[in-house]
Amino acid sequence: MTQIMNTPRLKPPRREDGRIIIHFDYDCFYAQVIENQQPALKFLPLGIKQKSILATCNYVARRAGVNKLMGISDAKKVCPELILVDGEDLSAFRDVSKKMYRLLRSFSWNRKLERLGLDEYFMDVTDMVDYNVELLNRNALDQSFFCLSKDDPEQGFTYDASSVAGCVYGSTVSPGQDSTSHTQYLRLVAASHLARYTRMQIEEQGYTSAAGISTNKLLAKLVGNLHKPRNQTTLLAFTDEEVWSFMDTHQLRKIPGIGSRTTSILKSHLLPPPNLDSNDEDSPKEALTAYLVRTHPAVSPSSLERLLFAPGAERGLGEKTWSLLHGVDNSAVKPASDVPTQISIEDTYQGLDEPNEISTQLKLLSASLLRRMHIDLVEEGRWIAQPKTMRLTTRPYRRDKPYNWNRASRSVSLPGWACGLGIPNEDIALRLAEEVLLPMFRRLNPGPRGWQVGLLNVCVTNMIIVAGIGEGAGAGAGGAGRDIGDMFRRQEDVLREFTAYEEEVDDEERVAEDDGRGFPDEVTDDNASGKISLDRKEEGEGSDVEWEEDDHDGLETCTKCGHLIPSFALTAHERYHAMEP
Ligand code: DGT
Ligand code: MG
Repeated sequence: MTQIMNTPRLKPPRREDGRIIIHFDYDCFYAQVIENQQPALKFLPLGIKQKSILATCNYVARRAGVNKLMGISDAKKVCPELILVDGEDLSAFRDVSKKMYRLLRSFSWNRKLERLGLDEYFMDVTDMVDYNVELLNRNALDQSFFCLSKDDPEQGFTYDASSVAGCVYGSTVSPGQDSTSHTQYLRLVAASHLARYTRMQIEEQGYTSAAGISTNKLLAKLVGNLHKPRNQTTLLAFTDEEVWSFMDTHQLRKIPGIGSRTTSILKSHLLPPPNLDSNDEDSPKEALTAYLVRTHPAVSPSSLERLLFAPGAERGLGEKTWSLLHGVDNSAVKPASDVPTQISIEDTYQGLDEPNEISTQLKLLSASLLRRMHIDLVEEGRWIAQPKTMRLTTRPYRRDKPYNWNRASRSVSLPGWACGLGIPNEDIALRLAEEVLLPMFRRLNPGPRGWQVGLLNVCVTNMIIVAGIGEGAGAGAGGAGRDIGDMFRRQEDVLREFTAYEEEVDDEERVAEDDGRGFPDEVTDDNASGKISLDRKEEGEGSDVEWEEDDHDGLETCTKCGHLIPSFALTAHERYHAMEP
């Protein structure tokens, strides 16, 4: 699509291009893990099955017309020779993810390496790139050497700094030897070679990947999607206009950080009402691009703020959306950590109403959660970090309501005995369900019956690093003294826990059941609607991303008035009720 770059109506957000970020995304991740276990499968169409759909499929299958998240029966119709392997047990995927994370971390100088879900990583390579661009002999760019260690000048690789490694989006030539953009060009070129070198190292471990190279997380991720699998793309955009024109081509919903709520509000305000008689899939209803929103006369940061406002919604959403539309994303790549910021597990149901059923499900979830806590947080028989908070989230079952509809949660301190070692996990799980989760459930769902529960999510968070064992980063300040700033950061973390990130998630394909904290693990067919609905999921593999909105993050329902209140303000709110005449 060609677009004319008009002089902007409003002051565009300020673009920072001081950083260089690489985004890595493994190709058909679960399928590659299975292929490495059974190499003969590499050349056959392979699907990884979770309940009745494909969590993913390899590229042999994709070439035969099979897609990620297809129902098994449809996939078999399209490709009868498709081989199916069960992917319900995630341990192998987690193990590989951890191994790959450690490998990538070994390249990083500043340890700014953030994991998203199990197979995506952002790496801030600004320091490595700037160091190496300084070293360049501009008269012999084609014979350059990329130093991978400041201490050992021989550690590194030779490369041709006169051209980008891999694919390019944007201008393919340097913007001129003398311009300041030339240095920026050289930085991106150097980063593209580093990305390629790193990808090759990962390939030596048996895994192919795609990468995107740019100046922030948003742009790196989006540009990396352009050439998959086993490829990489560098965004060469040196002016605001070049960045906007890249962003403009994207559908709103494909932009990380712009969630389903924002998309549907903007669709209903900015697009003509859908023609109900038309079955045309390309009707304008589907086609809200960043360009349309960015250039719409009624759109400004303040109008977006007003439109997107909802009680409890993230403040500054208008400004943030405005920035994302312009390709501006100043969020930092979080420092590497072995400790996830939260661990949670959930299941969806078609309206649980029996106290016994609720109790059984809470026991099952509590047992799974405890297993995960031990896998992720216990090393060599010791806790590397201990969660301090436990949260229960519930939502009633309604087929036609958005995922977050009436979602409510409560948090309590996790009792110390939950982290007991040497006590059978089953006993702790049972006690957690009975003494912690069930009372929380009753507070969230007062009344003897009629809850029609559609979702139960059990989560532990507020990780405290056990001094001298775990690493810092995001998960808490370890043994460091607590100051008020730390307390607020924690509060922010709590409110951010439901942050969502839905890359390439098509509303219609993956259904709004994905709240995006990483990705859902299991899926079921929803026979009645013929759509796929996501079922139980776990997350917490460092997958929190701060650029996503969510509708009711960290909110709890007041049992008196039914209003959603931020968790930290609930006690004050309850006091207010107590003072009422
Ligand atoms: P790609 O990156 O397009 O080559 O393919 P994948 O399979 O790597 O897909 P990606 O990167 O979106 O997700 C990584 C893994 O996470 C994937 O292998 C399976 C799992 N996964 C992602 N999205 C979903 C989902 O919506 N449902 C389920 N059950 N699993 C998912
Ligand atoms: Mg992938």
